[in-house]
Amino acid sequence: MKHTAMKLIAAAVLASSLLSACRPVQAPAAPTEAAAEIPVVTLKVTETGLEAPAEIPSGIVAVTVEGGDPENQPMLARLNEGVTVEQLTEALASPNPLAALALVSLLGGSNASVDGPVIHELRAGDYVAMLFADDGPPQLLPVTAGKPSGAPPPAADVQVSLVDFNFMMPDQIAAGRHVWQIENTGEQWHEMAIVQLNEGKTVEDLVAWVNSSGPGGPGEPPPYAEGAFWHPMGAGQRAWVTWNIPAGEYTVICILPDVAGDMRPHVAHGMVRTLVVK
Ligand SMILES: [Cu+2]
Repeated sequence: MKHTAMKLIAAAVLASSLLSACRPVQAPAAPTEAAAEIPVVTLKVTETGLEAPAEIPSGIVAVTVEGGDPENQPMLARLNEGVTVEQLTEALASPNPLAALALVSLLGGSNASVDGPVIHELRAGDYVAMLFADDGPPQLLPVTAGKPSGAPPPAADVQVSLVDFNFMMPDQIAAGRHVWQIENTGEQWHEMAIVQLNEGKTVEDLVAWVNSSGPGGPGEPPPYAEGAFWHPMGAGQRAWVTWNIPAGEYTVICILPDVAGDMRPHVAHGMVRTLVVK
């Protein structure tokens, strides 16, 4: 299949956005003072396509998105050492679905209804801004992270470590607005969907729905309501997001394929747990 690699990444991104589109988190509040000191990098989608600054600071940086389809937002990824945008473009068009993923480290990110900007810790070096299309190749723009911003990391009150294959995080948090620190201390990519399973539905129902009907596909509506969603994030990345998740009992799950192993979704290796918000 010609665009398998692109489809794999696009599917992951689409799954993210559709999982997150199901129910927005509560309305955004004003950004915190700490966030205001942090430089903001804006990825813009206009009628002519994606626009991104060629030079950005490294270190603690906020990344925001303006315009475009809320269900298909542009994203920033780090190019692995020595990899060029041209190589990534070729890999995305190659028949090997893992070729493109092996060249980049995804930074994670949140849905458009996030409460405040998403903040990343960017190592200096080469990045790429990407906007995927339903048909045709994605638009890729080179971005270089240079001098450190000097901004301090945000103070987080919920800490999550994504590991192979689990979520190291609290079992329970208070309802309301929290700054979450999310880092991938594992060796492969992870995501974090925080969902409320519908009455009588199980994690197996969720996985079956993703595999059959799937996000965006025809057929059954999802067997869950969305609480929050963290997009696929590569090993070694760290970021902060402000979420205001309503009280309830949630299932936290990662359904990305085990690309270094058997290609089964991470949930099949145990990457699922319960979170109580009260
Ligand atoms: Cu995972």
